[in-house]
Amino acid sequence: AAPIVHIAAINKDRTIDDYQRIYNKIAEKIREDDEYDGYIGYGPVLVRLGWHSSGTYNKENNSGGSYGGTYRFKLENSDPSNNGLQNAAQFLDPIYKEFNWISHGDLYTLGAVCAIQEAQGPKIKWRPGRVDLPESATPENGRLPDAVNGADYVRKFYARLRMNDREAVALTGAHCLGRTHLKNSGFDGPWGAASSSFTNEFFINLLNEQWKLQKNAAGNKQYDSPKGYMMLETDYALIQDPIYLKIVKEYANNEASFFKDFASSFQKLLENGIDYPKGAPEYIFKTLDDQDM
Ligand code: HIF
Repeated sequence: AAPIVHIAAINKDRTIDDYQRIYNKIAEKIREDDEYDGYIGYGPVLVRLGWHSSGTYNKENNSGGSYGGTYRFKLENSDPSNNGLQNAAQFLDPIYKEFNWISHGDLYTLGAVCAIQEAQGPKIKWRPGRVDLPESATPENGRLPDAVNGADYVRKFYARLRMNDREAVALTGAHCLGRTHLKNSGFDGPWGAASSSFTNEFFINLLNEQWKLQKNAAGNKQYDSPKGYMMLETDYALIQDPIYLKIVKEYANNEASFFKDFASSFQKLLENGIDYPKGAPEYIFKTLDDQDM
């Protein structure tokens, strides 16, 4: 079958200012609703929504991905892999109502970019142009990753998303944000101390903590450290595989290198499968801090 084509629809009446306005609304609401999830706030769950709405991509036929905004359909949002993301979707509801000219795919991905930047992460280039597709475009369940796996699985999973080893390791640094929740995924605990700032702490902890593979209260295996941090088996795989390990060490020692690689890999993750016309605008949003807000 011919590959599916997703052409970015650029609305010439909209400028970066229109999208910066939405960015600012999301950023202000992250600040205001700060009590969510034991004062971690909504940033991490917004990042997870942006990535899960993109992570259904399959390079074999160009299906899935962020373009169609199909997370909004029951088939996709009820995938057990998406447990907990209804909190992010509800967070974005009033913003969608106010700016209903934006597509769902653009909103989900803009939410993730905003959350990373507001958590002091790198600036991530972002492009509009996703178009709401009908329910029939919703990918089947089961395309999102299963954390109970090793390096071979991780490598194969990220290859489906057109990611090489460096990109895979860089992306995984996003697990500095937020935590796992027994009631969502059957895993328990945060990856580190700074669950709402974007840093290279994930790599430092992966190398330096004393990890022990244990069964949690739900009976699932995870690596736990004496400080109360955790790693999924797919996270821990990054120090078991020699190629991944070298890159983990680099990012643990060089946060700037991590930030640079993360920014390009995350943009790629959010744009997989989309054809942008030549000269399509690429936006870099200002944080609230940049704007003295
Ligand atoms: Fe996650 N991830 N992720 N992840 N993830 C969880 C939570 C977050 C995987 C599993 C889990 C990425 C890749 C993978 C975030 C961001 C990214 C949870 C816990 C699991 C199980 C969910 C819960 O219980 O609430 C696996 C198997 C991945 C591929 C191998 C990305 C790179 C790291 C692509 C990525 O950006 C974020 C942020 C969270 C925290 C959510 C929260 O609510 O705090």
